[in-house]
Amino acid sequence: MKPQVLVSREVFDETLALLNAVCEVDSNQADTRYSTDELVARLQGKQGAVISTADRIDAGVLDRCPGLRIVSNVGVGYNNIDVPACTARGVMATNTPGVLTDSVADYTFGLVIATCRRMTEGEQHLRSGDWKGSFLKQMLGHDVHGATLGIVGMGRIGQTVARRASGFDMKIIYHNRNRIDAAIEASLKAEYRSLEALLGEADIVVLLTPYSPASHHMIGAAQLALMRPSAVLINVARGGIVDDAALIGALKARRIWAAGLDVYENEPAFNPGFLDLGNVVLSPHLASASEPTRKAMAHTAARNCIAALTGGVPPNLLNPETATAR
Ligand code: 8YV
Repeated sequence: MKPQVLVSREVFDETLALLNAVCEVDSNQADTRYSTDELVARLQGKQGAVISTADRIDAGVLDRCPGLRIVSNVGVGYNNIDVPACTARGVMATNTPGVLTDSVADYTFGLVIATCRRMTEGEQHLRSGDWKGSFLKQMLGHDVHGATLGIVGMGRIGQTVARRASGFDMKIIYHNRNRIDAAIEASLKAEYRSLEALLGEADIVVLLTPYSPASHHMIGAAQLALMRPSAVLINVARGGIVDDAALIGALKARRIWAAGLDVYENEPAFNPGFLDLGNVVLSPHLASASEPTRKAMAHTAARNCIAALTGGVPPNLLNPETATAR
């Protein structure tokens, strides 16, 4: 009998074809968001779950789905999965690193430029019908080229953003839990700073660190107060890393100049205070959303799931203990 797999959200036909070749697939092609109870109900009798980063898999869910052997996230960030709880129950957990790095780095730069050069504000002005022609002091922004870029989280995506930044002649400073290899630092021309020093020095602060209890509200009122009044904050990492209420306060009071955001606390019910502000560029969690990248993410998740259910070791296994325990 083929292994049974739930795909919790809509995926591409090619992704389904990959899975259907080996598994019996129940896919939520209607793309409705399951509540926890609905997710648990659909997971009954399933050995595999291909899930979205919006689905929470914790000890409670795992205990109600005793047949589950693999939880395969369509996404690189996996703060929606309690990995130790999976490990304790012998359930494999996987994510999709690598395939989205370049697209997220591209998008990060898009947000940097849009925010510094007030692109969405300009578009709104034009669409409103208020544009009276071009004049010298109209909607003045900040230059991206030559600015000091502070990257918080120097993993794959952070390093790729740093490579993009060198094309803009930017000075690159970074903060990371662990200082990166000296040779990589040198090749990126990136200088290490404490978080506090980075916040005080950077013209543009880009957050690319994973979310965990340790990074919860890593940027709150105290950290925003360290930033320059002319500085820009960009978050493409995860909601919860920034205290959104504190950020709204800082933007309103012009304690920092502007922000560009792709992620929010409590997505998709983000803080409506952002909507009253002109100095913030908002996008709905789109950083990885190019067609080739989203396909690569879905296919990678499918392959991780198939490997686990056919006796292999998934390429992106987050808890290798579960493979050795088999
Ligand atoms: C999404 C992301 O998961 O990979 C991640 O961690 O946050 C995104 O790429 C995306 O929302 C997929 O649905």
